[in-house]
Amino acid sequence: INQKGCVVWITGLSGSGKSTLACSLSRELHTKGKLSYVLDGDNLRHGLNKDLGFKAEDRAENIRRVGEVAKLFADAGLICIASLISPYRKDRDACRAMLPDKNFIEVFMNMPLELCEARDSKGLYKLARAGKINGFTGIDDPYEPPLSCEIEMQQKDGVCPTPADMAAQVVSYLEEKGYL
Ligand code: GGZ
Repeated sequence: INQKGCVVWITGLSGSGKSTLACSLSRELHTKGKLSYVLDGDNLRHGLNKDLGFKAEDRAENIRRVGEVAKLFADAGLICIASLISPYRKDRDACRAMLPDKNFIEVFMNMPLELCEARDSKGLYKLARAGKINGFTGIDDPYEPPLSCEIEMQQKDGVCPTPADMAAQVVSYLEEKGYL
């Protein structure tokens, strides 16, 4: 085995495509014969983090735990893909600080709220707008965009890149930096 581990940390609003990118990237890495593992915020909240809610301290603890686990995977030589809203800059930066230099690759899903809300695959935005969920990120809870991230995903001429395009963008970055 000759693989340098790292953490690909995907941040962005609910519905911005984090989990879809994580899944697409993981498949792409698999076809290249590279080991990866996806840590998804929503999934981990059913197990490891089931004691946590959505107030700022709970989100901070959620992100801290996932950061620690991601670090273990990266230490083991895997490409660990973490997909969490991770709305607070200081929480993401704390995860970055846990890892040796450059081994934290922050991917910002910079999609407009209107797009995420229009997708509303789980109907959560609708509930948030109706006041049935409080503290929903982007509606009545903050999202702090990265000031400097390694990779940014954006619409071009009003068109969203496909998951495959986005995965390819991350793969090129990983190749360029010697992780693949
Ligand atoms: C944001 C919420 C909330 C609130 C439930 N705010 O799109 P989803 O549904 O499937 O993924 C979201 C998930 C967010 O979990 P994370 O662990 O990624 O969040 S954080 O990094 O902020 O700790 C969303 C659902 O949980 N969800 N209530 N109030 N998202």
